[in-house]
Amino acid sequence: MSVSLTRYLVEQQRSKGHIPSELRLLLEVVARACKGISHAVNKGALGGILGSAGSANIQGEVQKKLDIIANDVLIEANEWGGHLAAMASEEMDSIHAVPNRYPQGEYLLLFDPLDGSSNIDVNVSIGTIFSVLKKADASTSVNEADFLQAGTQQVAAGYCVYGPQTTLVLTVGDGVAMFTLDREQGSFVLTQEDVQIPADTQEFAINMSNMRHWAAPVQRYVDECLQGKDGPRGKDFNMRWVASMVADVHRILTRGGIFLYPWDKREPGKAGKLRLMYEANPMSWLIEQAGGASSSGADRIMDIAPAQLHQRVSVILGSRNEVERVVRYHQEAAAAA
Ligand code: P6P
Repeated sequence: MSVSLTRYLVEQQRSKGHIPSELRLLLEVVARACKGISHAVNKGALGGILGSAGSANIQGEVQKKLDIIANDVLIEANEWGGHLAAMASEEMDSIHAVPNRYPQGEYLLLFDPLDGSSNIDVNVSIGTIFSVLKKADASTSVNEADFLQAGTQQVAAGYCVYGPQTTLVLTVGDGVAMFTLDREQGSFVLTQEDVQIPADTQEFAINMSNMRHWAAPVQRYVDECLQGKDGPRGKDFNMRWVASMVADVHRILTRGGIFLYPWDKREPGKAGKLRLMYEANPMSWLIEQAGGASSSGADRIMDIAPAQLHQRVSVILGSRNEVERVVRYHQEAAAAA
């Protein structure tokens, strides 16, 4: 008997108590929105929705038509339910408060509606990343400051990867579960729970073309991997880089590995490329819930106190022993300096 997402959430609430009905409604609405996004993505060129929208987001990045479609699907799906106070998105400069015509809830939903946009037009896996926080003070009207909470404050986090399968991956703090979309039934079915990442790995993921720009600890770590079994690591490594964080993280949750998008000296004032609130924090919680680790090199990512909604962060996450090695190299470099 297959277990649907709804049954899983109800039974988890019964046994663990971390999914009150408003949060269950939120997660089911997000899952339904991801089904709609998957349908749009799968149409590809047939839907006349590939290519750029002719606009740019706050990051100054060209928006793809599907970026905006995915954003609109998530906004429209979540406005009416009464479970949210507001939403924040990579594609929107400021927060989107639930319109007054709808009841306001206590949850805050943050998302990157379609991460990996550069892969849309070349038919490579992309995904939706989401994070859920609670508004600290229910009596005040919602504003951007309500969103500025550390990753440890998340009450739910997940992504939906649009690849050969459409798979929803979710945590509410009781481990990581994976649900595969059954297109005949139109529902997400539980296909794995208690996901565990091996503490060691022989596979690293980084954009090697940036090597000359990395800080010394990252160059040291990758160089040792490249030296293979004759070098200090005593084993050979494999490399993967999909350039779609959701796809790279999904591989790591499935078979281990380490993912790095570190600070580099091209723009020294920029902490990194990836965004803390709706990319690094949700992915970090999933990785930690699966026994892995996630660091900026200096700090545990989920401990970082956010200052801006769209702030960026250096990301090193995955198999615990490898992440701890990279962190140690950062500490040794700092001590030497
Ligand atoms: P690069 C996608 O644009 C993204 O934000 C992440 O999904 C991905 O890991 C990274 O950027 C890829 O960056 O510089 O390799 O294209």
